[in-house]
Amino acid sequence: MPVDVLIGLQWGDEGKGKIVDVLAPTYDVVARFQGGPNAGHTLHFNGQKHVLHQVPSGIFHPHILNVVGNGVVLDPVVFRQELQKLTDRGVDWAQNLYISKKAQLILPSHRALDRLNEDSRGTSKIGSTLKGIGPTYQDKIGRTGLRVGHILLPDFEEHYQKAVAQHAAIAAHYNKELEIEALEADFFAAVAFLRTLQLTDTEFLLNDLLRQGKRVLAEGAQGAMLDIDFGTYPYVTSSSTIAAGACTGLGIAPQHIDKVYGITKAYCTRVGSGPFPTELNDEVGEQIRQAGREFGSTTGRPRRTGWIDLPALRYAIMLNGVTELHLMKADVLDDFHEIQACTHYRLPSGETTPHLPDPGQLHLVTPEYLTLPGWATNLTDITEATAFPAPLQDYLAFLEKELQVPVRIVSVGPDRVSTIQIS
Ligand code: 2SA
Ligand code: MG
Repeated sequence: MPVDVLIGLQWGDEGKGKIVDVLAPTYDVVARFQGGPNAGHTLHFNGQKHVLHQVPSGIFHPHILNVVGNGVVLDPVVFRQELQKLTDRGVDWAQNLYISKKAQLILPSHRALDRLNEDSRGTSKIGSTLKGIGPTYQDKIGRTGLRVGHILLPDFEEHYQKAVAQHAAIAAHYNKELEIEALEADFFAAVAFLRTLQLTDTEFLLNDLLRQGKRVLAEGAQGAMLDIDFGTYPYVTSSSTIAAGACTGLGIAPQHIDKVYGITKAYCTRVGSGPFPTELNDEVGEQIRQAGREFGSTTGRPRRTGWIDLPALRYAIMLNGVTELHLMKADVLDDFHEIQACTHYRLPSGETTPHLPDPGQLHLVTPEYLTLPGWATNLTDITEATAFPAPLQDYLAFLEKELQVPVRIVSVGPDRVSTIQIS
């Protein structure tokens, strides 16, 4: 039975959490395969807003097993707070949540190093979420990281002290101290809590479930343009955010993968530094930010906003093997009489191209736009695709022609119910 993968095609915040929540009833398992508390997946239903960071977005469905895979970096303190919040809201997650013993642990010293790294970059800051993501993946690749499984060892505290000593040596290079003493009691309390959860080798669990014919949805975090290899390096996150990351981040072989859902907004946003060709530093950009409530769900930072970028989407679709597109936040453009889509880039040589050059060169391109009629209608109450206004139908046909992938879902409002499936 298949694994379907759900991926953000832009710079994150495409609305992945909402779609996982909508699709969840047709799956048995939802699994996170990369990232950690840098993610902010927002779900709206029954008049409530829920923001998830490390807990998979299937947690509100009692029949779904939620798996935090080996590719994830897990902050026990944030995780405990998140689960406490779910308990307070009456969500019974205890039996439905499994955590890989191979997931990496984020320590308070990783968070401290994230900040020191950023401070040392002067004007070329990554704009990280300061959650310790980069330093934790550094330790993983450097083979010095602590895994969730380490907390079950009798000498865990020694492993911890050794890691902190290494981190203190790095901090000393910056002539700084880690200053984590005040955070350690909380950390160890969260570790004790983590020990009481279902910690296992989730690659066996997932492959057993697949053998039993269960359906798995792999939930991506961040987006393809933030991928460690293919994103706008070095302004990227530290994990494989593309569909292939689901294999290494869960221990699932490639032949299990069936559908790849590519999630994009009807426009584009980015939070943090780095190139963003279609960025609007004007009142149109501000209008989109306000209408779309474009503020980081983890850090509250205002997101940069701009028009949809088709060369970047073509690249992301290629890398991920996207089989269907989900167009999010279409309603945010309700007030526009005209909308723009970047179809090509003009390169420094003067040539134009529909394709993305090396993402490292993205700061040198100038977007070329096509202006399309807006729908200038309130979409939020629409319940089926046949009721879409003609300019929206034309816009969807335009995207399908340009991107060569069918659009299967259009989101017309934040609520679970404002999700229109196109058959
Ligand atoms: P990090 O913290 O090392 O992963 O940061 C590296 C870059 O990756 C970006 N990044 C994100 N971009 C968009 N959304 C993310 N999640 C949160 C959200 C972010 C927030 O859902 O809103 O609340 O600010 C996310 N996580 C990482 C980050 O901005 C850096 O550019
Ligand atoms: Mg987000």
